[in-house]
Amino acid sequence: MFSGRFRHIFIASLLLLFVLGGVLLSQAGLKVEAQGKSNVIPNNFIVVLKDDIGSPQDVANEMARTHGLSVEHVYSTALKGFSATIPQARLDKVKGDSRVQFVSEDRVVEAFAQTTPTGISRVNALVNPNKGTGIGVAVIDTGIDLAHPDLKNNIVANKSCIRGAKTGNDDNGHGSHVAGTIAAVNNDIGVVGVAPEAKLIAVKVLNRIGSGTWSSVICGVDWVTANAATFNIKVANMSLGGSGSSDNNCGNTNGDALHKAICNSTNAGVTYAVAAGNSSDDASKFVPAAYDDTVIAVSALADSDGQPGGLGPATSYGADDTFATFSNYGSVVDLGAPGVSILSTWKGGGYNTISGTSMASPHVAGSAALYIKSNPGLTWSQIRDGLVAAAEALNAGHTDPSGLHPEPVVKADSL
Ligand SMILES: [Ca+2]
Ligand SMILES: [Ca+2]
Ligand SMILES: [Ca+2]
Repeated sequence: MFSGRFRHIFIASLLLLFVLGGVLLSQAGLKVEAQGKSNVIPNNFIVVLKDDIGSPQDVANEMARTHGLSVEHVYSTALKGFSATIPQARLDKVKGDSRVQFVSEDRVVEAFAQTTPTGISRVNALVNPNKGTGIGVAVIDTGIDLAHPDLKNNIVANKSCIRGAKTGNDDNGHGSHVAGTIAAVNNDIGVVGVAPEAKLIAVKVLNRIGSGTWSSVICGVDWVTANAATFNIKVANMSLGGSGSSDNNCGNTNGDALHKAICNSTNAGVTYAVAAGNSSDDASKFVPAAYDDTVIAVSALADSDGQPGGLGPATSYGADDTFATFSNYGSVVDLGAPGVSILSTWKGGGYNTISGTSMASPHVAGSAALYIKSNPGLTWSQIRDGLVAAAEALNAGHTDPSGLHPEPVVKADSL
């Protein structure tokens, strides 16, 4: 079926919904609360002394005796002063002291909390004590931001199949987003993945605009297969695709090299999770999703609240806990997973919220890592069947008004 020309492939995502309000992310690791009165700590103050005060410690001691203050910290370099609990009745006297420049209210500052993306909540990953520790997951995509503070500790190898790109570093963002859903680190920043202790392998097969060729994708599949033992690669995610079809014979009947490469990689012990595609069409017209004999194909669920039951607000792509209107469908689809307004990591140490079956597939890839961790030695089809058996059945937390999506929605809590 390959006619000799390169087939261009697309990233199966909708780069539509960029992160705007709601979640504020910063590299500093600290978030100073807004200046609302609710963040003020009652009776706690920072007393700033005039710059010519010689010994803030002496002043603090003297004022503590005089006014009944309880001094905590004394400052002498960045500013002259001290923090203290000050009785309300004494506050005006402290403020009026000739040595005092001004008095600040003390306020709450907190470590910038890691946000749990709704998709991670929806698949119930965090309650599972299994974190996929040490299972290698290859992200065959635009690369991964190798220096991302929420990813780098999990990245164990990288490879570029793109001319002009020396490493598997991500110059697009898409692959970093996929990687974060699989295995963003469970720390105090950013987001967390389905399998936060799995290991990531960055395989760059798409260029900076998210475009590639089958030949570059096969380069990635080939490298993953050759290095599977070295990096314990048990899972690969391919949130990409193009038009095509399957002979369900590993491409040997219709001469499909990509299909053959993936079958051989699967036989070498790598389980492939792939995006079904975003064309509101039958996924059997798109590869690799159509390869029913060798991949797990994933459709996109619209979930707005991280919970089952359809109680969240409607999304741009359908009601809460229904399948996204853009999602491909059909008999080759094996599982659904969250794929609308998914928050994850991005290039340049950033974060982004985007939609697509590209975002759904890594929820399944991460879940496969968990399942393989607790059930080593299974074949890819046993892994698929195990994920399907543990998944949420139709009408058991989601509905399908379209009638196109009988597939269950992945659940990670019991894997
Ligand atoms: Ca994190
Ligand atoms: Ca929901
Ligand atoms: Ca399938």
